[in-house]
Amino acid sequence: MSPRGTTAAGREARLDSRSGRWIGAGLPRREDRRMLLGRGVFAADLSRPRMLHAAFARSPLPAARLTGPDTAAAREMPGVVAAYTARDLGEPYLLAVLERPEFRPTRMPVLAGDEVRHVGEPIAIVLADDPYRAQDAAEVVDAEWQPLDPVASIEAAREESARQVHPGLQGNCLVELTMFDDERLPGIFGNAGLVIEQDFSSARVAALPLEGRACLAEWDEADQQLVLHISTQVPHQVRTGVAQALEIPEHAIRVRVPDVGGGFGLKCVVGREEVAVAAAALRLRRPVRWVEDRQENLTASFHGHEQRYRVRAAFGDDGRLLGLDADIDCDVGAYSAFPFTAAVEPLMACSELPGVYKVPAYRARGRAIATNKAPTAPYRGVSRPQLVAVMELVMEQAARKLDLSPLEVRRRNLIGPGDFPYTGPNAITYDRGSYAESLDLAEKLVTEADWQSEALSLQEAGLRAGVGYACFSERTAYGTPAMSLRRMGMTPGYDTALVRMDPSGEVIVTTGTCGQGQGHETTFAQIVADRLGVHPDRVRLRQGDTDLAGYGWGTWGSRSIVIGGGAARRAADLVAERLRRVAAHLMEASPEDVELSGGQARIRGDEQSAIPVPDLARVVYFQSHRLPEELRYALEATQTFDPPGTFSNACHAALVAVDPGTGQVTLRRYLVVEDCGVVINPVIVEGQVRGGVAQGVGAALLEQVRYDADGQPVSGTLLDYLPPTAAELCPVQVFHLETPSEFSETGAKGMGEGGTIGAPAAVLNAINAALAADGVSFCQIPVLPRDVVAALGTGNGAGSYSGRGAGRARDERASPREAGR
Ligand code: MCN
Repeated sequence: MSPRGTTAAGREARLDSRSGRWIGAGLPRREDRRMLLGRGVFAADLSRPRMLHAAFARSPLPAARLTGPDTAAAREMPGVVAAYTARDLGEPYLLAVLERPEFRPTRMPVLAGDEVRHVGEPIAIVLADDPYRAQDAAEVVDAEWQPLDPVASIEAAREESARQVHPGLQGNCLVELTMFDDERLPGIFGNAGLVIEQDFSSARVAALPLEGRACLAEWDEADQQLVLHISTQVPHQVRTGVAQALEIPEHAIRVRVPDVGGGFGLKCVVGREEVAVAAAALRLRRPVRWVEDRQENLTASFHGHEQRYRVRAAFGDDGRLLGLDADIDCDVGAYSAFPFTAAVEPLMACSELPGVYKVPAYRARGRAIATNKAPTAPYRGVSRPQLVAVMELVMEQAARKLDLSPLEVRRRNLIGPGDFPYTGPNAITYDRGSYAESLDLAEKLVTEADWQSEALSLQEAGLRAGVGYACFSERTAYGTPAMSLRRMGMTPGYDTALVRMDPSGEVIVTTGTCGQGQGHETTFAQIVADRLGVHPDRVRLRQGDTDLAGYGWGTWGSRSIVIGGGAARRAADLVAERLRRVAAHLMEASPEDVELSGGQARIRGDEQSAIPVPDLARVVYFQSHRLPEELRYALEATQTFDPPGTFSNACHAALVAVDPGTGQVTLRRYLVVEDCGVVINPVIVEGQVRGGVAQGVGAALLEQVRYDADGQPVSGTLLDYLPPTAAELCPVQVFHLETPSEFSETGAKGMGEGGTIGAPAAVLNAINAALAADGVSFCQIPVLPRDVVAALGTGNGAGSYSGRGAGRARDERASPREAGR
């Protein structure tokens, strides 16, 4: 492990000075120039002659039987070319499957036929020559509604008398899992010196990419193919989903992905609207475009994150964790999204709850509970923002009860350097990490920067102030060995890369990963450039085309750099080997003596011997007769990589100020010690961390998709939803530790979700530290100003506060240590 503090990375295209390689160099993102000059091409920028615009008629009710719907009036509207209902399209549906007996598969109709299950569910698609005319016509689609009792919350769904959102469910459970049951647990809890009970709840959130969902479908007569240009994270799964729903072979569909303005998990599932657009284009043999508006995005796409935890933790008197027992409910909305299923949140929560801590005995029960709300997708971090917050609250509570420092309790339980490779009670094997070291470094940096003095000055100014920490790991790059444990009908994991050098010596890398702003064009080029000894500008990345790439699993789960990058490195190594052999043949040397660097092949130690790489490429393609048969005709290789998975880790620290008068929480300082193994590009990693922290702070302090008790969404605009702006954030300092992964070709570990995972816990702990002397402790996100005011209003060191839901508890046992903080 080699620590290095990096806060400002170089901006020029220079090799990493430590290693002399492109890996590690802080190259500016290649894609930024295109984006900043407005030259990006997004789905909504695509236009075709004779193109039609799609709009959807949607359910105004959360739950109802449906008769009709009738599109006659819509079809009479000016500019309207066609309108289809479920029946017109042959009632297509998407079906996500988990091969577990506890799972209840449910169909998600592309258009609802006889029942709607959430407000915003599409019931008809209208096609017109103009998007506004299409929308106007969608408004007049008629239907007869027979309202049903809406099931609008986990509590309502679990009531004995509750209506079942789908026939055949019990307790509205789409899946109910008991995992890692350990018969020692009752004894452990019976004899434990301390038992902590910790509740936690998190609100429903929206992924909120800048660009909502969008697509353009067109029929290609020459190729006899439906070409679907779509803003997605998973092109191959879109192809599979559309092929299954429309009952056509996969080769008859080509999915192409233009620039994508963010996904954050929302676009790693297949949407109904896109399937309907594909079906309409197939029928009409005309291009059809659909661009989601913000209201649709907030109310009718996919949400995430609405969870309730009840966790019991047994500790010894020495502050060591002895056992953990968890009960986790996830409100997954009305349907299982394709292909991940509604089980993705409870499965992740149950599997990963122990996190960075050694837990000798563990049991978790997790449920995916259906409600009459929009379905959920694997939002960035998937359950880990919550489970990290829970575990960090548990550590804080245990410290309070045992009158120990919260960081000391963490240290006694962290998986330590001598424990790796560590297999937890959750049957997961963690690769080497720096859990204790990252906490040590974070504490050192906080102490050196004297955050405590700043907190004291804030307190003297009449505010409350506190520092919070969060230690966590981020499991990334799940290959099929890890994913197969989930037993999805479609098991993701591997990815394949083709590396091809053309006759001019330029390199094209094609993968099944599919970035949405992560800077893949830059980092994949860095990996491949090092292997081939060329400048990264000579390497181009092609993603997001199912006709070009072998079957791949797209970009989610922070998988791309380890899996796609690993496959690319393997393939580049084969191309490099061929280049060395070609050069050796031409220079009458041994391939082992040939090195590739600076865009040339040369015999080691002989500066005069250099042949430029493009010259080698030209010989292979244009003068192949000069080479033996096995070196002729092509410079390309295809390789697949399917690792067990990697674990990044990090420690976040936050200093917040709380205004007791307004309840406003202000972020004053934030730092992250990040360990994602070998850093391919520090500028990009730091950008990912900072963006993730912003998202996590949003979840901790502001963001909430709200429904009223009748299942009507009430946060349909950004003013209601309230994402953070720059004004709500503070600079985020990022420091790196590098513990290379032995499960990764490059030593890199994924890290694209970490910022989002750690921030809610760090902010929550900071708020609780700030309010400890008031005897107030929150165990929910978001913590809104009105919550703070309400808690302080009745708190004040006396009485008890019981506010909204199970998410808040007043702690009457604040220790002297905290009172002094
Ligand atoms: N990286 C690196 N060195 C490492 C690890 C990563 O330089 N040791 C770089 C990679 O090369 C890549 C980026 O960091 O350019 C993220 O890599 P990785 O961790 O492999 O994650 P993915 O590329 O697979 O991205 C997925 C992840 C997820 S799951 C969500 S959700 C998310 C995120 O990335 N959505 C995003 N970051 C996002 N960033 C933007 N701008 N938009 C989104 O929608």
